[in-house]
Amino acid sequence: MPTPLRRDGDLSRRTFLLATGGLTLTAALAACTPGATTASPSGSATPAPWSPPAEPMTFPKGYTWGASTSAFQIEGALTADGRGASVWDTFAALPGKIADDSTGDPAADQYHRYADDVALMSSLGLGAYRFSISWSRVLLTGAGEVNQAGLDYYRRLVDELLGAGIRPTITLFHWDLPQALQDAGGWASRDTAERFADYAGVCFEALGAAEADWLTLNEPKTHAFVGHWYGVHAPGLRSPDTAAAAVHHQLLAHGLAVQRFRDSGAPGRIGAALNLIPVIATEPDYPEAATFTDARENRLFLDPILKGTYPDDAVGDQPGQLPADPAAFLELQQPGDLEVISAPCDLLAIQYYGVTGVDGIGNTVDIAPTSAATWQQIDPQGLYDLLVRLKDEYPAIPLIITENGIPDPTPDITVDDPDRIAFLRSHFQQAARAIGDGVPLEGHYVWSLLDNFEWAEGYTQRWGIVAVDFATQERTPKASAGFFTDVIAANSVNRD
Ligand code: GCO
Repeated sequence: MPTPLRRDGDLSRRTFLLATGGLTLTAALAACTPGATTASPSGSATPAPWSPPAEPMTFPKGYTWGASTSAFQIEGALTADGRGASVWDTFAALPGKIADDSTGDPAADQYHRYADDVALMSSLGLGAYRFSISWSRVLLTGAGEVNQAGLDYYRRLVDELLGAGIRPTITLFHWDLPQALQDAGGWASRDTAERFADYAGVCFEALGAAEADWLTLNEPKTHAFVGHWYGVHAPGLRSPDTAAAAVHHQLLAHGLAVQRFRDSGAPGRIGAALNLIPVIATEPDYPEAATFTDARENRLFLDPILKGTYPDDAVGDQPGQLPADPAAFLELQQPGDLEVISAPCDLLAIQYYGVTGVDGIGNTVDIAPTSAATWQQIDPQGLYDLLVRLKDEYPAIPLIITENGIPDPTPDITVDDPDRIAFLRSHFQQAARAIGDGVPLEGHYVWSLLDNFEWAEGYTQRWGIVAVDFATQERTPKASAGFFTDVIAANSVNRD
């Protein structure tokens, strides 16, 4: 009989993705070597004979090369121009919640340094920059009167980007809910979805004239599960039922914002950013827990947005499921909600960090080497498998990869980062391979442009291709930034 899915120590950043960390960095690099053994997302381990060709793999003309960040992780300036508090301000101030007891100040101080940062992006050759808008800069309490000074910051940033020929990719919600809305119930409350649509409308009106890509939500799964079930992220709740409500209400918010976008007549494109993960059954004779985990991690988000249905196996008391009350989850859903949630999008943004194994009773199993973020099991071919799965199992939609990266091995400032170069190279190769096999992939953004505030890890994990000295705010491009610049210039990736 199945046993409960979650181990006591499983309070990791990504729901169940606690890795035991038994593999070495050398092994991690080996996993970046094309031809490493991997497994298909359908659940069975298979050898992967593919290896990259000797000649460079070229990307389609107009392929978008970008880098991503988010407001709370890089802006700093938490009280500038009257900014209101967000759940992350509140959470980070609680003792013991952040690894190094840090806060979002100063982060990378991009609020004051955006013009220099855009110049830096230009020097790297970036075609696009993904950032998020801080809701509580624009609407201090999440609703009501617009804080013009806060909104103007994003106008200036967008203008600077457009002036430099860099396409803005604008995320509306990257986990920093205004604290006032949390106090009123947060994502447990349906009303928050309506407030989000209003906020989105304000942003479309102010910035919608720009040729931009818009992303409604960043990783609704991580925010729902890690923030509302595991209590490791803001708002720090530990209730599977609240997590289920946060799933539905975020998805509803997404759909309502897409409708507002259409109504606004903005010329850009819109979609959601989902973190997806191939789930591999490590005991093929007992695949159910892996199937349930796939439902919880992937289909619970993909199906409603792309097909207008919820999978019937994602929520419940079986190992691998979100252990909320299925009847209560159903009750949240009002007639017409799924139609709203599946409002046609222009693109799907994918965030890919790796794969996971799941055993017969729902435990996470390391099947690939991990990075310094122990939840991250590195498997470049998993990206290919994921992209092909999306093409085969979902209605056709343009895809972009809006996050993909690894942290440096230590918390120290690092500029020589061969692991990141190997990681990026191998993932670019798998992306090119997928395009060659008919996947409509249109762009690839690295996570992240800059070292930044890595949520519960504070400043102890550095994910940037550009190093930041948080004491002086000096920026130093890492070796991987040079590698990326070469890839962008050639619009191709070499075998090695
Ligand atoms: C996420 C977020 C980023 C993280 C990144 C590295 O994917 O969780 O979008 O904010 O910093 O993923 O963990």
